[in-house]
Amino acid sequence: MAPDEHNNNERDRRVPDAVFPLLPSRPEKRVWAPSADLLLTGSSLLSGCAGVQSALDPHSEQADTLAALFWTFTAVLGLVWLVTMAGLLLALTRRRDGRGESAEARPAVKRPMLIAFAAMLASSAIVLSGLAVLSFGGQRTIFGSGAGAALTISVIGHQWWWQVRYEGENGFETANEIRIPVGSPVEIKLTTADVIHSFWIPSLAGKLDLIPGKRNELRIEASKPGVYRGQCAEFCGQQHAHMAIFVVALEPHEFERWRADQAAPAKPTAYLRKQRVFTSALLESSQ
Ligand SMILES: [Cu+2]
Repeated sequence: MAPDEHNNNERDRRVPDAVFPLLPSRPEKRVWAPSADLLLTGSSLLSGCAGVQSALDPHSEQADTLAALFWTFTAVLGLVWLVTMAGLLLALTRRRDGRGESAEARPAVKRPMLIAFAAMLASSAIVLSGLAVLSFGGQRTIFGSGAGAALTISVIGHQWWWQVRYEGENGFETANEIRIPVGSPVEIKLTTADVIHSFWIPSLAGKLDLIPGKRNELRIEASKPGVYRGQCAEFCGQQHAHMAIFVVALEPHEFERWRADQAAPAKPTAYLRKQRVFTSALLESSQ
């Protein structure tokens, strides 16, 4: 894929102009030339595994935990499926002629069947208990209190945009974009001004709903600089699909510079400057 084509695809993901230059450019790398069908199938399968919005391309401890849970569940349940299919195949190929005859009528079959049922019950209980323990362990990592947050940000959902308020002294607001320092825990307080929305930055954390009359809290911490796309994950009306948000993780010194700029009083725009010059000239000429 040519670099320009790649950039266009990134633009198609509705990356705002302010964020677009921050996206890393990827050099073209062509090692082999697979057929179009293979390429289409492969790209369809792998398209969700990387990029600015992927739970399988984690860049935080919480997202690492979720990705590890996903792969563990996939591996264990895939193995269960394979064993089940193998057992089914074995049963079908070794079926005896005595159709309709109950196991009780064949004492030689009864005991092995009981053992098989007991083994299936025990293995199901062990597998499900193991997965439940892993899942609860993951939740402790994701929702654990951890160290004190370096930054508190309120995110308010609207149809169909995100209001972002940096709390504390010299607070300020942005929209549809959150900038955070790399390596620092950030507390996100989630509320909504209208209907239910869901805040989801797949590469950084799991999703959490914004519910009318309630405040939910989520902690995110990016492990490396980058742009991470998020999406409202709860249908909230006609423009729901366009309700995206970007988290830009910056090096701490870059973040502090940006934060100071945002917190500073607004600078006069070119229009206001011209207007002031015009007014001064008018006053001088009238004196
Ligand atoms: Cu929505």
